[in-house]
Amino acid sequence: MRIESITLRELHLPLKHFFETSFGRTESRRVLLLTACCDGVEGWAECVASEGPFFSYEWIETAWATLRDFLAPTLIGTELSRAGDAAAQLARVRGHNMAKAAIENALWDAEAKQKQIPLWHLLGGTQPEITCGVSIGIQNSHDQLLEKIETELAAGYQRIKVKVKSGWDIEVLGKIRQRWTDIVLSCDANSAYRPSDLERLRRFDDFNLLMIEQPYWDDDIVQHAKLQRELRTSICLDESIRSARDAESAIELEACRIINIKVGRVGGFSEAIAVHNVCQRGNIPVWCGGMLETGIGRAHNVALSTLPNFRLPGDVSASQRYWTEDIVDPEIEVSPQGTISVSDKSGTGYDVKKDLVEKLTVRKEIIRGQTVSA
Ligand code: OSB
Ligand code: MG
Repeated sequence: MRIESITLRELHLPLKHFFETSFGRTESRRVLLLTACCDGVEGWAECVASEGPFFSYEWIETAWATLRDFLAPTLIGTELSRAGDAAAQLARVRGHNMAKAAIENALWDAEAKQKQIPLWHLLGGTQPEITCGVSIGIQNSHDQLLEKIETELAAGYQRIKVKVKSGWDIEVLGKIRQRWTDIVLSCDANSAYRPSDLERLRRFDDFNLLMIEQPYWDDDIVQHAKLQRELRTSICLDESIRSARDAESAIELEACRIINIKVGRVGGFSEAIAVHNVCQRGNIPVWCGGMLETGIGRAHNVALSTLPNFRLPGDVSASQRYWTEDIVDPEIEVSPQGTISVSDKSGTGYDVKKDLVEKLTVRKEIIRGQTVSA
């Protein structure tokens, strides 16, 4: 496949309901979409960098600049035999995984369309149906949270994950468990705790949680290993796993028993598959994380979730939980059993609503051949 041009677009989309984690609240998304034009076929992807550098150092402006000035110029005009080969070309840029993933994933999308096969087959997926959970942010009140959980359970979701931080944790988990003794429940701290919180974290063992996600620093595996030895509850790492090598370290040190794979966080589908394979060999189940994506990123998460070691429900949920109108057709829908049946159409099986995308676009830049400066 020859990469002819790359288009970056920024869209503004208000969330139906704010999403709050231990690091802050998001009311509206600035979404970066990338289109790669290859031999006349368009591949689409979403860059999951957020509005600010809080989940990771990347945010929409660093991703845009890195894509425009370094990543896109590296690939434009080159010929690749497969999308997965892009990763090696992009490796000269250090970090900026979310920016890299946007470009690589658009190429996978284009390759699937060119070959007229479903993207999930191209990725090596084996599960035609995936299981879904929801991630529920910190709310204005405990009652508001309980109401949200009730709604999502009624919709059929198979696992409830709630965001926690000091002061929105023990009491909240207690109230949830009092009302629902045996739902599959987990929590996500997004690095809200420190080793000095150990006694508080021990109390999480009272709530029969499937896991506690990312209790400590994003850049630390050793401290998580120490914590895992102290807790009955399984630790799941999200922010700390940026590559297959990180996954190997975490498994070797027994820092977690579960890993969340976000394709953007690890730099694209080829590294996501590598993380998946390392975990499969280490008997560590994985699940697919989410980053408040539109249907474009969401469709890629659906495809990734079909790989065999995705053994736990992911944060891959319906478009209508986030958006008044999603930018793909059909929208991502979840069955009353909390599952998504994956399409057998070529590509993702979800078509981009180009007119709507154009209407929502506030910034656009088309990158054609140029040379990369050292
Ligand atoms: O840690 O999983 C996370 C959203 C933004 C940043 C980080 C996280 C999340 C979520 C949302 O939990 C998952 C979703 O897209 O529904
Ligand atoms: Mg997380």
